[in-house]
Amino acid sequence: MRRTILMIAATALAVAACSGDDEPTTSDDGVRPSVVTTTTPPSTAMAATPEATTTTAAETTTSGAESTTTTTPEVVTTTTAASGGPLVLAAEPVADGFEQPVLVIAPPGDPRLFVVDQPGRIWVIDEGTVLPFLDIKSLVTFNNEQGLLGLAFHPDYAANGLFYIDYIDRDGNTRLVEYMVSTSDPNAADPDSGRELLRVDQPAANHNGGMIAFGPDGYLWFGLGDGGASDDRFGNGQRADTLLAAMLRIEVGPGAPEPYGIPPDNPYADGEDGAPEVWAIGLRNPWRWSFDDKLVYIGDVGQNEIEEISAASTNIAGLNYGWPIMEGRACFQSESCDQAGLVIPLLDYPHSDGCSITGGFVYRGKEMPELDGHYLYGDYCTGWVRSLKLANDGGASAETEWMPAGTFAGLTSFGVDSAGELYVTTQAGTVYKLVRG
Ligand SMILES: [Ca+2]
Repeated sequence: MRRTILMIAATALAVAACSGDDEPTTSDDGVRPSVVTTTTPPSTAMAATPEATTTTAAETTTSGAESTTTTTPEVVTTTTAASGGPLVLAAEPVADGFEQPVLVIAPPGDPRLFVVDQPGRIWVIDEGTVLPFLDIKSLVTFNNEQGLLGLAFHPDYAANGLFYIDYIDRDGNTRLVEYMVSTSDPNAADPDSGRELLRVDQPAANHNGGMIAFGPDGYLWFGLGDGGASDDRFGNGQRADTLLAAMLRIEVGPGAPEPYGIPPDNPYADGEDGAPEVWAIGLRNPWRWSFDDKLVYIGDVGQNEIEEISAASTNIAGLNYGWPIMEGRACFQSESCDQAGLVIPLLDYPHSDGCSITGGFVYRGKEMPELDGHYLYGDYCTGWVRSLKLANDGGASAETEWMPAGTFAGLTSFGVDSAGELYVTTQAGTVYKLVRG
């Protein structure tokens, strides 16, 4: 395991036992403060001690039950003093008071931010105001890893108003649904426009994946976990004929067949040796992943020992990310551990150093050119943020720790705006922008 930069030794956190499969912890679901105005440097303001947890992240999250929160999230005003010298990253609170935000995203070229709140709401931040964009709480099961998990805007959203969400429904199964913006209000979705594209049965409550995004190929990619429990109990990891433990790739939007199309170059497009929707297999729980030009970076949550990041060309069909033959770069559930043909992670890390990877994005913003081309990622349990660059040999280079363990409590996701600047969401309900410290 190459770790050239460990500023915080493995000592950092006493994350006791980060098994993704134990009973999740319950956390506070009380009413949150709705307004936060701070002039304190964010690094201090947010220093929080992560709780020891037996939950894994994307094995995330909290409190089951219905939240009692009735407050409206609000924008946070912060003054950050930038320092000279080498780049230091700071987290600037952007808005607060969400229940459990799990993604920040924006349509191409759109200055607004859209925040996915796991209990079943999408908020839009427009010119300093947080507005309700869509509320589907009545359709969603919110509990730990279940909830509203993904949002993707059609690449031509400005013209067609189409966006896609996926969530765990009231029966505990995954649904992928297309919605459209209101014809009269750009800051509201049309709640009656939902058109279901896909439903996938979930044999257990965890490992739901949930990230969706449009690839450089114009298709909608959808990452699903192995169905849950532990040890790939349902045997989906290496199967191509199930939609679980897989990256799916489908054609949606204007002109696509109903309910969606199968790209002709999908590896099992004809349905003979696998499901037509399947693009890649061998994923355990691809909670957060992203594209950078013609590459896809996948943070795949490990079981009890190892977290991993893989990167692959978006042009290669039928890749196998290895689960459960391997966990990270280690042999897992295979006596021979034949790694031929498997995607080997470009980086992995043991649970002495974290417990659940939160995949992020390659930075392509303008505000911190030093970060250009660096892939930022974090760990849900320990709350650090690191980056790497994909080296020519397919491994990781320029590994850097930007924010130490303890920086975030419950780092549920990264986010990105239309200018390429990056964000972090936390389980406590705050959206931060990563800025020059
Ligand atoms: Ca793997």
